[in-house]
Amino acid sequence: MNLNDTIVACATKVSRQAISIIRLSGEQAIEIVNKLLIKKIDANNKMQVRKIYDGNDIIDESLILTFAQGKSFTGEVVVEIQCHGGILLTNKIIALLISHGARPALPGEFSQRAYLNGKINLLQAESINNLIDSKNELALKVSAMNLEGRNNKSLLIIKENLIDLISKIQTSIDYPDYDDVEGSSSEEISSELIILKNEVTKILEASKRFNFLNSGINTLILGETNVGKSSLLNSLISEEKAIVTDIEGTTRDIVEGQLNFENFTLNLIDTAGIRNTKDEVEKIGIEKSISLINSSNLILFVINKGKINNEIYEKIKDKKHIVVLNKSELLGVEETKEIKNKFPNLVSVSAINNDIKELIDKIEDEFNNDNLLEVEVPILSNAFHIEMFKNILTLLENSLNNIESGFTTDLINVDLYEILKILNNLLGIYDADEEVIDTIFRKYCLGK
Ligand SMILES: Nc1nc2c(ncn2[C@@H]2O[C@H](COP(=O)(O)OP(=O)(O)OP(=O)(O)O)[C@@H](O)[C@H]2O)c(=O)[nH]1
Ligand SMILES: [Mg+2]
Repeated sequence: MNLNDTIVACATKVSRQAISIIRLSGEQAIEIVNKLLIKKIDANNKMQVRKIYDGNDIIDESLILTFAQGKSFTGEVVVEIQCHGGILLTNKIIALLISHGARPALPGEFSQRAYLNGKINLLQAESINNLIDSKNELALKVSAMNLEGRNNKSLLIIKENLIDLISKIQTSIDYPDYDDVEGSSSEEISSELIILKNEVTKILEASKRFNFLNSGINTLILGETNVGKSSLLNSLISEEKAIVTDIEGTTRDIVEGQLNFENFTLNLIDTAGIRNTKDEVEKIGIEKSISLINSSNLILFVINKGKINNEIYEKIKDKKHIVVLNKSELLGVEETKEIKNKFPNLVSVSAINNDIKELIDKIEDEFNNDNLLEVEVPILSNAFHIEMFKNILTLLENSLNNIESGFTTDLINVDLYEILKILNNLLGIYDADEEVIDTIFRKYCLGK
Protein backbone atom coordinates (compact mmCIF):
# COMPACT_ATOMS: atom_id res chain seq x y z
CA MET A 1 0.00 0.00 0.00
CA ASN A 2 1.41 3.36 -0.98
CA LEU A 3 0.60 6.15 1.43
CA ASN A 4 1.54 8.83 -1.08
CA ASP A 5 -1.19 7.88 -3.53
CA THR A 6 -4.34 9.89 -3.79
CA ILE A 7 -7.12 7.48 -2.92
CA VAL A 8 -10.74 7.53 -3.97
CA ALA A 9 -13.90 5.72 -2.86
CA CYS A 10 -17.58 6.28 -2.53
CA ALA A 11 -18.29 7.19 1.09
CA THR A 12 -21.99 6.44 0.73
CA LYS A 13 -23.49 3.19 -0.46
CA VAL A 14 -23.42 2.94 -4.24
CA SER A 15 -27.13 2.56 -4.88
CA ARG A 16 -30.06 4.38 -6.35
CA GLN A 17 -30.32 7.36 -4.02
CA ALA A 18 -30.51 11.16 -4.09
CA ILE A 19 -26.84 11.90 -3.52
CA SER A 20 -23.57 9.95 -3.49
CA ILE A 21 -20.47 11.28 -1.82
CA ILE A 22 -17.21 10.44 -3.56
CA ARG A 23 -14.22 11.08 -1.38
CA LEU A 24 -10.60 11.64 -2.42
CA SER A 25 -7.66 12.03 -0.11
CA GLY A 26 -4.05 12.80 -0.98
CA GLU A 27 -1.76 15.42 -2.38
CA GLN A 28 -3.15 15.25 -5.92
CA ALA A 29 -6.83 15.30 -4.97
CA ILE A 30 -7.55 18.77 -6.33
CA GLU A 31 -5.47 18.32 -9.44
CA ILE A 32 -7.23 15.04 -10.28
CA VAL A 33 -10.73 16.45 -9.73
CA ASN A 34 -9.86 19.46 -11.87
CA LYS A 35 -9.27 17.12 -14.80
CA LEU A 36 -13.04 16.52 -14.87
CA LEU A 37 -13.91 20.22 -14.75
CA ILE A 38 -13.76 23.13 -17.14
CA LYS A 39 -14.12 25.72 -14.43
CA LYS A 40 -11.46 24.55 -11.97
CA ILE A 41 -12.01 24.41 -8.24
CA ASP A 42 -10.21 26.78 -5.99
CA ALA A 43 -8.52 24.94 -3.10
CA ASN A 44 -9.28 27.74 -0.68
CA ASN A 45 -12.96 27.82 -1.40
CA LYS A 46 -14.71 25.22 0.68
CA MET A 47 -17.94 24.71 -1.30
CA GLN A 48 -18.26 25.00 -5.04
CA VAL A 49 -20.86 23.86 -7.55
CA ARG A 50 -19.29 22.57 -10.76
CA LYS A 51 -20.30 20.79 -13.94
CA ILE A 52 -18.51 17.46 -14.31
CA TYR A 53 -17.29 16.40 -17.74
CA ASP A 54 -16.38 13.14 -19.36
CA GLY A 55 -14.36 14.56 -22.25
CA ASN A 56 -16.71 17.09 -23.83
CA ASP A 57 -19.88 15.66 -22.37
CA ILE A 58 -21.42 17.05 -19.21
CA ILE A 59 -22.29 14.10 -16.97
CA ASP A 60 -23.40 15.83 -13.81
CA GLU A 61 -23.51 18.98 -11.78
CA SER A 62 -22.15 18.42 -8.28
CA LEU A 63 -21.34 20.18 -5.07
CA ILE A 64 -17.62 19.91 -4.37
CA LEU A 65 -16.16 20.38 -0.91
CA THR A 66 -12.44 20.92 -0.34
CA PHE A 67 -10.51 20.45 2.88
CA ALA A 68 -6.97 21.76 3.13
CA GLN A 69 -4.08 19.62 4.30
CA GLY A 70 -4.14 19.40 8.09
CA LYS A 71 -7.76 20.54 8.19
CA SER A 72 -9.39 17.34 7.03
CA PHE A 73 -10.38 14.05 8.66
CA THR A 74 -7.38 12.25 7.15
CA GLY A 75 -5.00 15.13 7.67
CA GLU A 76 -4.36 15.24 3.91
CA VAL A 77 -5.95 17.32 1.16
CA VAL A 78 -9.47 15.94 0.87
CA VAL A 79 -12.07 16.59 -1.81
CA GLU A 80 -15.64 15.36 -1.55
CA ILE A 81 -17.85 15.32 -4.61
CA GLN A 82 -21.54 15.20 -3.84
CA CYS A 83 -22.90 13.96 -7.13
CA HIS A 84 -26.35 12.73 -8.08
CA GLY A 85 -26.70 9.28 -6.70
CA GLY A 86 -27.20 6.84 -9.57
CA ILE A 87 -25.09 3.71 -9.53
CA LEU A 88 -23.94 4.21 -13.10
CA LEU A 89 -23.12 7.89 -12.60
CA THR A 90 -21.26 7.37 -9.32
CA ASN A 91 -19.19 4.54 -10.75
CA LYS A 92 -18.49 6.56 -13.88
CA ILE A 93 -17.13 9.52 -11.92
CA ILE A 94 -14.99 7.20 -9.80
CA ALA A 95 -13.67 5.47 -12.92
CA LEU A 96 -12.78 8.86 -14.45
CA LEU A 97 -10.96 9.91 -11.28
CA ILE A 98 -9.02 6.63 -11.34
CA SER A 99 -8.13 7.13 -15.00
CA HIS A 100 -6.67 10.50 -14.02
CA GLY A 101 -4.42 9.06 -11.33
CA ALA A 102 -6.44 8.28 -8.22
CA ARG A 103 -6.19 4.81 -6.70
CA PRO A 104 -9.24 2.93 -5.38
CA ALA A 105 -9.05 3.07 -1.58
CA LEU A 106 -8.92 -0.09 0.48
CA PRO A 107 -11.66 -0.52 3.08
CA GLY A 108 -10.92 1.75 6.05
CA GLU A 109 -7.99 3.43 4.34
CA PHE A 110 -9.29 6.95 5.01
CA SER A 111 -9.43 6.22 8.75
CA GLN A 112 -6.06 4.52 8.55
CA ARG A 113 -4.55 7.67 7.07
CA ALA A 114 -6.23 9.74 9.80
CA TYR A 115 -4.53 7.47 12.33
CA LEU A 116 -1.15 7.55 10.62
CA ASN A 117 -1.32 11.33 10.39
CA GLY A 118 -2.06 11.61 14.10
CA LYS A 119 -5.63 12.84 13.61
CA ILE A 120 -7.13 10.01 15.64
CA ASN A 121 -5.67 7.31 17.84
CA LEU A 122 -6.47 3.61 17.68
CA LEU A 123 -9.21 3.83 20.29
CA GLN A 124 -10.95 6.59 18.38
CA ALA A 125 -10.47 4.78 15.09
CA GLU A 126 -12.17 1.70 16.46
CA SER A 127 -15.03 3.71 17.85
CA ILE A 128 -15.82 4.97 14.35
CA ASN A 129 -16.42 1.40 13.32
CA ASN A 130 -18.39 0.65 16.44
CA LEU A 131 -20.49 3.75 15.98
CA ILE A 132 -21.50 2.48 12.55
CA ASP A 133 -22.14 -1.04 13.86
CA SER A 134 -24.00 -0.07 17.04
CA LYS A 135 -27.18 -2.07 17.49
CA ASN A 136 -28.61 -0.30 20.50
CA GLU A 137 -28.57 3.06 22.26
CA LEU A 138 -26.00 2.09 24.86
CA ALA A 139 -23.55 0.95 22.22
CA LEU A 140 -24.11 4.15 20.32
CA LYS A 141 -23.48 6.31 23.38
CA VAL A 142 -20.36 4.42 24.43
CA SER A 143 -18.93 4.55 20.91
CA ALA A 144 -19.66 8.27 20.65
CA MET A 145 -17.95 8.90 23.97
CA ASN A 146 -14.93 6.91 22.87
CA LEU A 147 -14.76 8.77 19.60
CA GLU A 148 -14.73 12.00 21.53
CA GLY A 149 -11.71 10.68 23.40
CA ARG A 150 -13.14 9.82 26.81
CA ASN A 151 -10.86 6.82 27.01
CA ASN A 152 -7.76 8.86 26.32
CA LYS A 153 -8.05 10.80 29.54
CA SER A 154 -8.24 7.69 31.69
CA LEU A 155 -5.42 6.04 29.79
CA LEU A 156 -3.28 9.13 30.21
CA ILE A 157 -3.81 9.00 33.97
CA ILE A 158 -2.82 5.33 34.07
CA LYS A 159 0.17 6.14 31.93
CA GLU A 160 1.20 9.04 34.17
CA ASN A 161 1.13 6.79 37.24
CA LEU A 162 3.05 4.14 35.41
CA ILE A 163 5.78 6.56 34.29
CA ASP A 164 5.99 7.86 37.80
CA LEU A 165 6.59 4.35 39.08
CA ILE A 166 9.09 3.52 36.34
CA SER A 167 11.09 6.65 37.05
CA LYS A 168 11.19 5.96 40.78
CA ILE A 169 12.51 2.49 40.11
CA GLN A 170 14.92 3.79 37.47
CA THR A 171 16.30 6.40 39.84
CA SER A 172 16.89 3.83 42.54
CA ILE A 173 18.69 1.64 39.99
CA ASP A 174 20.79 4.51 38.63
CA TYR A 175 21.74 5.77 42.07
CA PRO A 176 22.10 2.65 44.18
CA ASP A 177 23.75 4.54 47.03
CA TYR A 178 20.85 6.87 47.23
CA ASP A 179 18.79 4.21 48.86
CA ASP A 180 15.84 6.23 49.97
CA VAL A 181 14.32 7.40 46.69
CA GLU A 182 10.84 8.19 47.85
CA GLY A 183 8.35 5.43 47.03
CA SER A 184 10.89 2.95 45.70
CA SER A 185 10.75 0.33 48.43
CA SER A 186 9.27 -3.05 47.46
CA GLU A 187 6.21 -2.40 49.62
CA GLU A 188 5.59 0.96 48.04
CA ILE A 189 6.02 -0.38 44.53
CA SER A 190 3.71 -3.26 45.33
CA SER A 191 0.97 -1.02 46.57
CA GLU A 192 1.24 1.21 43.47
CA LEU A 193 1.07 -1.86 41.27
CA ILE A 194 -2.02 -3.10 43.08
CA ILE A 195 -3.76 0.23 42.44
CA LEU A 196 -2.91 -0.04 38.73
CA LYS A 197 -4.01 -3.66 38.65
CA ASN A 198 -7.38 -2.79 40.20
CA GLU A 199 -7.92 -0.04 37.66
CA VAL A 200 -7.09 -2.34 34.74
CA THR A 201 -9.35 -5.07 36.17
CA LYS A 202 -12.22 -2.58 36.41
CA ILE A 203 -11.71 -1.55 32.79
CA LEU A 204 -11.73 -5.17 31.66
CA GLU A 205 -14.85 -6.00 33.66
CA ALA A 206 -16.85 -3.02 32.39
CA SER A 207 -15.69 -3.72 28.84
CA LYS A 208 -16.60 -7.37 29.10
CA ARG A 209 -20.09 -6.48 30.33
CA PHE A 210 -20.55 -3.89 27.61
CA ASN A 211 -19.46 -6.24 24.85
CA PHE A 212 -21.68 -8.97 26.16
CA LEU A 213 -24.68 -6.64 26.04
CA ASN A 214 -23.74 -5.19 22.70
CA SER A 215 -22.89 -8.33 20.82
CA GLY A 216 -26.17 -9.78 21.98
CA ILE A 217 -27.34 -12.09 24.71
CA ASN A 218 -27.72 -15.56 23.21
CA THR A 219 -31.22 -16.51 24.27
CA LEU A 220 -32.53 -20.01 23.76
CA ILE A 221 -36.28 -20.63 23.65
CA LEU A 222 -36.69 -24.16 24.95
CA GLY A 223 -39.60 -26.39 25.93
CA GLU A 224 -41.86 -29.23 24.91
CA THR A 225 -43.58 -29.34 21.54
CA ASN A 226 -46.58 -27.12 21.00
CA VAL A 227 -46.11 -24.96 24.11
CA GLY A 228 -45.85 -21.87 21.89
CA LYS A 229 -42.10 -21.30 21.54
CA SER A 230 -42.31 -20.18 17.94
CA SER A 231 -45.33 -18.02 18.74
CA LEU A 232 -43.27 -16.40 21.51
CA LEU A 233 -40.36 -15.73 19.14
CA ASN A 234 -42.73 -14.13 16.64
CA SER A 235 -44.37 -12.03 19.31
CA LEU A 236 -41.00 -10.86 20.68
CA ILE A 237 -39.66 -9.79 17.29
CA SER A 238 -43.07 -8.60 16.01
CA GLU A 239 -42.71 -10.66 12.87
CA GLU A 240 -44.17 -13.93 11.65
CA LYS A 241 -40.74 -15.45 11.25
CA ALA A 242 -41.20 -18.97 12.60
CA ILE A 243 -43.95 -21.28 11.37
CA VAL A 244 -46.67 -21.80 13.94
CA THR A 245 -49.18 -24.66 13.75
CA ASP A 246 -50.99 -26.80 16.26
CA ILE A 247 -49.10 -29.83 14.98
CA GLU A 248 -46.56 -31.10 17.49
CA GLY A 249 -43.02 -30.96 16.13
CA THR A 250 -43.61 -28.04 13.76
CA THR A 251 -40.19 -26.49 14.32
CA ARG A 252 -37.36 -28.82 13.40
CA ASP A 253 -34.40 -26.60 12.77
CA ILE A 254 -33.46 -23.49 14.70
CA VAL A 255 -35.04 -20.15 13.81
CA GLU A 256 -33.24 -16.97 14.82
CA GLY A 257 -34.39 -13.44 15.52
CA GLN A 258 -32.99 -10.33 17.12
CA LEU A 259 -34.64 -8.02 19.62
CA ASN A 260 -33.04 -4.67 20.43
CA PHE A 261 -33.76 -3.17 23.82
CA GLU A 262 -32.58 0.33 24.59
CA ASN A 263 -29.34 -0.82 26.14
CA PHE A 264 -28.82 -4.38 25.02
CA THR A 265 -29.71 -6.87 22.33
CA LEU A 266 -31.14 -10.38 22.51
CA ASN A 267 -30.14 -12.97 19.92
CA LEU A 268 -33.17 -15.23 20.07
CA ILE A 269 -33.08 -18.85 18.99
CA ASP A 270 -36.30 -20.81 18.63
CA THR A 271 -35.70 -24.55 18.74
CA ALA A 272 -37.40 -27.84 18.02
CA GLY A 273 -39.77 -28.81 20.82
CA ILE A 274 -38.56 -31.62 23.04
CA ARG A 275 -40.48 -34.90 22.88
CA ASN A 276 -39.85 -38.56 22.21
CA THR A 277 -40.08 -39.02 18.49
CA LYS A 278 -39.27 -41.62 15.87
CA ASP A 279 -38.86 -38.96 13.17
CA GLU A 280 -35.14 -38.87 12.33
CA VAL A 281 -35.11 -35.21 11.21
CA GLU A 282 -36.98 -34.09 14.29
CA LYS A 283 -34.61 -36.12 16.48
CA ILE A 284 -31.61 -34.24 15.05
CA GLY A 285 -33.43 -30.96 15.73
CA ILE A 286 -34.06 -31.94 19.33
CA GLU A 287 -30.42 -32.90 19.84
CA LYS A 288 -29.43 -29.54 18.43
CA SER A 289 -31.80 -27.74 20.86
CA ILE A 290 -30.23 -29.50 23.82
CA SER A 291 -26.69 -28.98 22.61
CA LEU A 292 -27.30 -25.20 22.53
CA ILE A 293 -28.00 -25.06 26.27
CA ASN A 294 -24.36 -24.67 27.18
CA SER A 295 -23.53 -21.91 24.75
CA SER A 296 -26.51 -19.73 25.60
CA ASN A 297 -26.50 -16.84 28.03
CA LEU A 298 -30.20 -16.98 28.82
CA ILE A 299 -32.82 -19.69 28.47
CA LEU A 300 -36.52 -19.01 28.15
CA PHE A 301 -38.00 -22.25 29.44
CA VAL A 302 -41.51 -22.28 28.00
CA ILE A 303 -44.20 -24.33 29.73
CA ASN A 304 -47.96 -24.82 29.59
CA LYS A 305 -50.20 -26.30 32.18
CA GLY A 306 -49.51 -30.03 31.96
CA LYS A 307 -46.52 -29.51 29.66
CA ILE A 308 -43.60 -29.05 31.99
CA ASN A 309 -40.62 -31.16 31.04
CA ASN A 310 -38.77 -31.84 34.28
CA GLU A 311 -35.92 -33.54 32.50
CA ILE A 312 -35.09 -30.35 30.58
CA TYR A 313 -35.67 -28.23 33.65
CA GLU A 314 -33.01 -30.23 35.51
CA LYS A 315 -30.60 -29.48 32.65
CA ILE A 316 -31.15 -25.72 32.68
CA LYS A 317 -32.02 -24.87 36.26
CA ASP A 318 -28.48 -23.87 37.20
CA LYS A 319 -28.09 -21.69 34.13
CA LYS A 320 -29.50 -18.19 33.78
CA HIS A 321 -33.13 -18.84 32.86
CA ILE A 322 -36.66 -17.50 32.99
CA VAL A 323 -39.60 -19.88 33.28
CA VAL A 324 -42.30 -18.64 30.89
CA LEU A 325 -45.83 -19.91 31.41
CA ASN A 326 -47.50 -19.53 28.00
CA LYS A 327 -51.19 -19.82 27.10
CA SER A 328 -51.86 -18.24 30.47
CA GLU A 329 -55.13 -16.71 29.24
CA LEU A 330 -56.58 -20.23 29.32
CA LEU A 331 -55.86 -20.66 33.03
CA GLY A 332 -57.81 -19.69 36.10
CA VAL A 333 -56.21 -17.97 39.08
CA GLU A 334 -55.99 -21.20 41.07
CA GLU A 335 -54.35 -23.12 38.24
CA THR A 336 -51.73 -20.42 37.76
CA LYS A 337 -51.09 -20.33 41.48
CA GLU A 338 -50.47 -24.05 41.53
CA ILE A 339 -47.78 -23.77 38.85
CA LYS A 340 -46.29 -20.77 40.61
CA ASN A 341 -45.77 -22.92 43.70
CA LYS A 342 -43.29 -24.92 41.71
CA PHE A 343 -41.68 -21.95 39.89
CA PRO A 344 -42.09 -18.88 42.13
CA ASN A 345 -40.30 -16.58 39.66
CA LEU A 346 -42.20 -17.53 36.55
CA VAL A 347 -43.69 -14.97 34.20
CA SER A 348 -47.10 -15.49 32.62
CA VAL A 349 -47.58 -14.64 28.96
CA SER A 350 -50.00 -15.24 26.17
CA ALA A 351 -47.96 -15.27 22.99
CA ILE A 352 -51.01 -15.62 20.78
CA ASN A 353 -52.39 -12.33 22.15
CA ASN A 354 -48.98 -10.62 22.17
CA ASP A 355 -49.37 -10.26 25.91
CA ILE A 356 -45.70 -10.63 26.83
CA LYS A 357 -45.17 -7.59 29.05
CA GLU A 358 -44.22 -9.58 32.16
CA LEU A 359 -41.44 -11.28 30.23
CA ILE A 360 -40.15 -8.05 28.68
CA ASP A 361 -40.08 -6.36 32.11
CA LYS A 362 -38.21 -9.26 33.63
CA ILE A 363 -35.58 -9.25 30.88
CA GLU A 364 -35.13 -5.50 31.24
CA ASP A 365 -34.67 -5.82 35.00
CA GLU A 366 -32.11 -8.49 34.43
CA PHE A 367 -29.97 -6.81 31.81
CA ASN A 368 -30.59 -3.10 31.79
CA ASN A 369 -27.32 -1.35 32.23
CA ASP A 370 -27.58 2.39 32.02
CA ASN A 371 -25.00 2.53 34.75
CA LEU A 372 -22.35 1.41 32.31
CA LEU A 373 -22.49 4.98 31.06
CA GLU A 374 -21.67 6.23 34.51
CA VAL A 375 -18.67 4.03 35.21
CA GLU A 376 -15.64 6.18 35.29
CA VAL A 377 -13.26 3.75 33.66
CA PRO A 378 -12.90 3.57 29.90
CA ILE A 379 -14.97 0.97 28.08
CA LEU A 380 -13.13 -0.90 25.38
CA SER A 381 -15.41 -2.03 22.64
CA ASN A 382 -12.91 -3.87 20.55
CA ALA A 383 -11.46 -7.35 20.96
CA PHE A 384 -7.96 -6.22 20.02
CA HIS A 385 -7.90 -3.53 22.72
CA ILE A 386 -9.29 -5.95 25.26
CA GLU A 387 -6.49 -8.35 24.38
CA MET A 388 -3.97 -5.56 24.91
CA PHE A 389 -5.45 -4.82 28.31
CA LYS A 390 -5.35 -8.48 29.25
CA ASN A 391 -1.64 -8.38 28.43
CA ILE A 392 -1.26 -5.37 30.69
CA LEU A 393 -2.99 -7.24 33.49
CA THR A 394 -0.72 -10.26 33.06
CA LEU A 395 2.36 -8.05 33.12
CA LEU A 396 1.16 -6.33 36.29
CA GLU A 397 0.49 -9.68 37.93
CA ASN A 398 3.94 -10.82 36.84
CA SER A 399 5.54 -7.79 38.41
CA LEU A 400 3.68 -8.33 41.67
CA ASN A 401 4.77 -11.97 41.79
CA ASN A 402 8.34 -11.00 41.03
CA ILE A 403 8.42 -8.49 43.85
CA GLU A 404 6.97 -11.07 46.19
CA SER A 405 9.62 -13.58 45.15
CA GLY A 406 12.29 -11.03 45.99
CA PHE A 407 13.49 -10.21 42.45
CA THR A 408 15.30 -6.92 42.00
CA THR A 409 13.40 -3.89 40.82
CA ASP A 410 15.22 -3.64 37.48
CA LEU A 411 13.42 -6.81 36.44
CA ILE A 412 10.10 -5.25 37.42
CA ASN A 413 10.86 -2.27 35.21
CA VAL A 414 11.22 -4.51 32.16
CA ASP A 415 7.56 -5.47 32.51
CA LEU A 416 6.50 -1.91 33.26
CA TYR A 417 8.22 -0.65 30.13
CA GLU A 418 6.32 -3.29 28.19
CA ILE A 419 3.04 -1.96 29.62
CA LEU A 420 4.06 1.57 28.67
CA LYS A 421 4.62 0.40 25.12
CA ILE A 422 1.12 -1.07 24.96
CA LEU A 423 -0.46 2.12 26.31
CA ASN A 424 1.48 4.24 23.85
CA ASN A 425 0.31 2.03 21.09
CA LEU A 426 -3.31 2.57 22.06
CA LEU A 427 -2.80 6.27 22.38
CA GLY A 428 -1.12 6.41 18.98
CA ILE A 429 2.12 7.73 20.35
CA TYR A 430 4.43 5.15 18.85
CA ASP A 431 3.86 3.43 15.55
CA ALA A 432 2.03 0.26 16.34
CA ASP A 433 2.92 -2.93 14.54
CA GLU A 434 2.13 -2.23 10.90
CA GLU A 435 0.56 -5.59 10.29
CA VAL A 436 -1.75 -5.19 13.27
CA ILE A 437 -2.82 -1.77 12.07
CA ASP A 438 -3.58 -3.13 8.61
CA THR A 439 -5.78 -5.85 10.05
CA ILE A 440 -7.72 -3.36 12.10
CA PHE A 441 -8.47 -0.98 9.27
CA ARG A 442 -9.39 -3.60 6.65
CA LYS A 443 -12.55 -4.34 8.66
CA TYR A 444 -13.88 -0.89 7.89
CA CYS A 445 -16.42 -0.03 5.27
CA LEU A 446 -15.08 1.26 2.03
CA GLY A 447 -14.95 5.05 1.93
CA LYS A 448 -14.45 5.32 5.68
N1 LIG B 1 -54.36 -20.34 23.47
C1 LIG B 1 -53.12 -20.07 23.12
N2 LIG B 1 -52.57 -20.76 22.10
C2 LIG B 1 -51.30 -20.47 21.79
C3 LIG B 1 -50.56 -19.48 22.46
N3 LIG B 1 -49.33 -19.45 21.91
C4 LIG B 1 -49.32 -20.37 20.91
N4 LIG B 1 -50.49 -20.99 20.83
C5 LIG B 1 -50.89 -22.04 19.89
O1 LIG B 1 -50.17 -23.22 20.21
C6 LIG B 1 -49.89 -23.96 19.02
C7 LIG B 1 -48.39 -24.25 18.96
O2 LIG B 1 -47.70 -23.06 18.80
P1 LIG B 1 -46.19 -23.00 18.31
O3 LIG B 1 -45.74 -21.63 18.50
O4 LIG B 1 -46.06 -23.60 16.97
O5 LIG B 1 -45.54 -23.98 19.38
P2 LIG B 1 -44.04 -24.52 19.45
O6 LIG B 1 -43.69 -24.64 20.87
O7 LIG B 1 -43.16 -23.72 18.60
O8 LIG B 1 -44.21 -25.98 18.84
P3 LIG B 1 -43.10 -26.92 18.15
O9 LIG B 1 -42.43 -26.14 17.10
O10 LIG B 1 -43.91 -28.03 17.60
O11 LIG B 1 -42.18 -27.37 19.20
C8 LIG B 1 -50.40 -23.12 17.87
O12 LIG B 1 -51.65 -23.58 17.49
C9 LIG B 1 -50.50 -21.73 18.48
O13 LIG B 1 -51.48 -20.92 17.87
C10 LIG B 1 -51.18 -18.77 23.51
O14 LIG B 1 -50.63 -17.88 24.15
N5 LIG B 1 -52.46 -19.13 23.80
MG1 LIG C 1 -42.04 -24.16 17.02
